[in-house]
Amino acid sequence: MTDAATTTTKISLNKFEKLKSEKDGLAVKAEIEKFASLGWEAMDETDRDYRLKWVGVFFRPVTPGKFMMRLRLPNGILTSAQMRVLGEVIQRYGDDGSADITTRQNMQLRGIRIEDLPEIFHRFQAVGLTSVQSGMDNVRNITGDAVAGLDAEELFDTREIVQQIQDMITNSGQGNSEFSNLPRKFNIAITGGRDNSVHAEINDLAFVPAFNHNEDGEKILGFNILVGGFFSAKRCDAAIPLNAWVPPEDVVAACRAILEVYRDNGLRANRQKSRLMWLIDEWGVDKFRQAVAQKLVKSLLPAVADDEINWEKRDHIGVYKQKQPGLNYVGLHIPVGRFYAEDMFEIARIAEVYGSSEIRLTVEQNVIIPNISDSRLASFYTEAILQKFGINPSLLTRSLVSCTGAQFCNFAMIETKQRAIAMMAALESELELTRPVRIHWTGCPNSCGQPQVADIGLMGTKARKNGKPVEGVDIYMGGTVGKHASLGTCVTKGVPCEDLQPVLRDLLIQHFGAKPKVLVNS
Ligand code: SRM
Ligand code: SF4
Repeated sequence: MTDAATTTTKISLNKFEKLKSEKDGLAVKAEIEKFASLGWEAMDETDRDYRLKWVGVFFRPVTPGKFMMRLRLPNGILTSAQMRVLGEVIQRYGDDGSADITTRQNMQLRGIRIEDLPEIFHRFQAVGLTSVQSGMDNVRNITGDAVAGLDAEELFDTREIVQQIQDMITNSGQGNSEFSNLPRKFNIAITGGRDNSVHAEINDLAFVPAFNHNEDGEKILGFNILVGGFFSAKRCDAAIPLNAWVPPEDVVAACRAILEVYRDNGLRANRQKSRLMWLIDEWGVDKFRQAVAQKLVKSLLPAVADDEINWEKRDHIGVYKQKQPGLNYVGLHIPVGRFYAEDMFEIARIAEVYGSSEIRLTVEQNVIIPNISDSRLASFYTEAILQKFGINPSLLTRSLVSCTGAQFCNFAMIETKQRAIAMMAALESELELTRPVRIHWTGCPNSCGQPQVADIGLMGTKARKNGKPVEGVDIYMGGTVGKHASLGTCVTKGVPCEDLQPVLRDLLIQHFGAKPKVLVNS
């Protein structure tokens, strides 16, 4: 048990601290066979509903007995063989089986039966996949640039460092009890490109590229550190500067130091006040920085005044030249990130036939196939899967992001994904747009769909119409991304979903240059 877990016994324990102090979440790793033979109904409820999340298995009260599995895909990269295994896992569940690309460049699988877990974990292990520590009070999937190593203009290729951070935190995917009892969830992002592709500002810990000078006056690239960004139902905050700069070789150590300080000092009494920013509030950023610096062997350098984030954010949908001559990466639009087994097999196949078997995911819930040679592009364009997952989607659909919503999530106050797709189609049928508008849907104030980063964010809520409760949304606007990223705020509360289309229509006309389509009678 960690020091932190021991100290929690001295303060009044909330339900989650109590269950963690009774048994570390990672302990369930050794009990998977037992759970599989017991079945979900006979299992200990705390193991089933909470501790299984330490191995990435989520009980879904909306679909009891059909679990969700959340992977870890560092930097959002997987191989075609891994994608095929994920497809095969959900294929056996027929209509219950589906998968989603998440807003953290990751994948979640649906329909999972507890009796299949031993075999699923065995298959994951065989292809180097892990789902460990992907839920509850652990570090979530670590995001990096979706085009790392492909982008001619990138400053730093984030792939290896993201993998190293994940390996440090998870003991190379086997599970690491050093970091399995944080006060709360923890998000890490690292960007080496110029467009802040990872939404650095909404992570508990983010590294953004910045040049410093060494003793000889030579320019060296490293990272300014941002801390404390988060969304919760109670409070949302953009990350603030730690006033620290680290060279690439010290990033992993800096992550470890920050996690240790948070683990051992983060607030654990009130779960609504446990994210890193609450500790920084209580201590002040200087004291927090000092505590981090004390953990490091090298001294922590002050931040550099200007970071290198100076581009607008790209969505990577379409065909783009890579830095490797003659090669291209192609971004496919996956509507609201939803996949089925057959889609996954097709994505795996085209990655093998045209690319290098590599598949990448974006935080906008889309797919990138890298390493397609110029000579193979014409043939690639003829693939039938491009009819479903386009490379030139219409302008509203293109930037659509949605959280899971009521179909599978018991926190949800509204259905999101299918409603979002239908709403974009309806708006596109009545409006001419000249630019993409980033519309994000999220089913409740937990903000998994990041409505605060969107041009228009829609957050599920209970509304009233004619005196009756109905599904509704709070509308957020003003979120900006890329260079001057800033969080949007709520501009209208409680719009009934059934009345939303004309409201969005007006917003698109007033703020985003949309024009009503001129309907010609035939
Ligand atoms: Fe989230 C809880 C889904 C990204 C803030 N999130 C949940 C749960 C686990 C709740 C539950 O048990 O049902 C959702 C699972 C539903 C399901 O069946 O899919 C859930 N969150 C998601 C995903 C799948 C949304 C999506 O459709 O993409 C994303 C998974 C990311 C991943 O791969 O790990 C997801 N969640 C986020 C983000 C966005 C981000 O990380 O950029 C946020 C806001 C940023 C943040 O965390 O600061 C987010 N999720 C939350 C919160 C509020 C946290 C808080 O401090 O209060 C909860 C509730 C909680 O933790 O108590 C939550
Ligand atoms: Fe569920 Fe709410 Fe997160 Fe959507 S925002 S996935 S409804 S917890």
